[in-house]
Amino acid sequence: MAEQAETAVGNWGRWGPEDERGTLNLIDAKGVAAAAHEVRTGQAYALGLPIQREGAPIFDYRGAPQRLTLTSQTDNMFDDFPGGTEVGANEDVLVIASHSITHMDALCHVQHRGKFYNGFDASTFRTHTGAARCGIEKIGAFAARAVLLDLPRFKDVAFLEPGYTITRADLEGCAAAQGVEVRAGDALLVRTGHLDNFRAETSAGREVPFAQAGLGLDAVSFIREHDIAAVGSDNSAIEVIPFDDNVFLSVHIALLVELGVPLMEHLWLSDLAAGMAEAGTYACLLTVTPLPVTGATGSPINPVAIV
Ligand code: UVW
Repeated sequence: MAEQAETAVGNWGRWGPEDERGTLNLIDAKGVAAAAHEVRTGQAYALGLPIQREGAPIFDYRGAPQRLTLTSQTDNMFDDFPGGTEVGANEDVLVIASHSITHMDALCHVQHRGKFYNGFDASTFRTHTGAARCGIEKIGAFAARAVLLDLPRFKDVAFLEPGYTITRADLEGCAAAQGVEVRAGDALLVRTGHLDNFRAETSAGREVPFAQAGLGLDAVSFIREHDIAAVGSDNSAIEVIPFDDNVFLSVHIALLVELGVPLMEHLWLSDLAAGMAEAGTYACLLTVTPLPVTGATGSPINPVAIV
């Protein structure tokens, strides 16, 4: 049995004491079928960034992803097989931090005061075995109606200023200006323009500021009241950096731990935003499949949005 908190916290207990999927429970088959009706042009947008060393937005301690060659045709290691001298086989080994590049945070990624989402004890995460509770494999694959809120376009800027705190009023104003309804069970995609600025600054050889625009605690009420199933953004941590309220990962605590909302970070949203503006819609069908790594705190993802 999950250890429950003595006092009600966010969505703890809402889907039962053993639940490890949080707000993804808000997505049902009927909702996915309805989401398919949002597709207008049939254009698919992959939201994952290239997995490569160069130009990757990473925190230093995670290191850049590495593609290492395991075998190449020059090794001649298959020569003994029938016809092997005429065939070459190339294979890679991938080395990547689970929270590197475009990725999803599992509900065990962050604990607060010794508890994960739904009151599971933080001690259920062990060094070698990883997460016994709320690991990324519990997420599974999902599809949902997704709404993109393109804040730079709404505010008529190329990107939000580093450190800008996105408020509930920003999200409401942007949704109203775009004429899109946000519904229960939706995935919410918030574009800040951070990655566009990151690309421009790094390709010009300039330092990218540590500060990033992102959601503040005030925006969490929008996500809670709309019963959003998952949140994604084009920045590193969904939330504003420096952290709101001057508390480390304050929005992660509110969304991952208290509400059980899985997060998707470093999504490439700019092509999707342009395509949606052209198609005249800000709702689409989104599919997401984290790698089912047992006990992992997160996984690289390459979500597909179909407009
Ligand atoms: C942190 O912000 C620590 O992790 P992530 O970017 O994976 O949410």
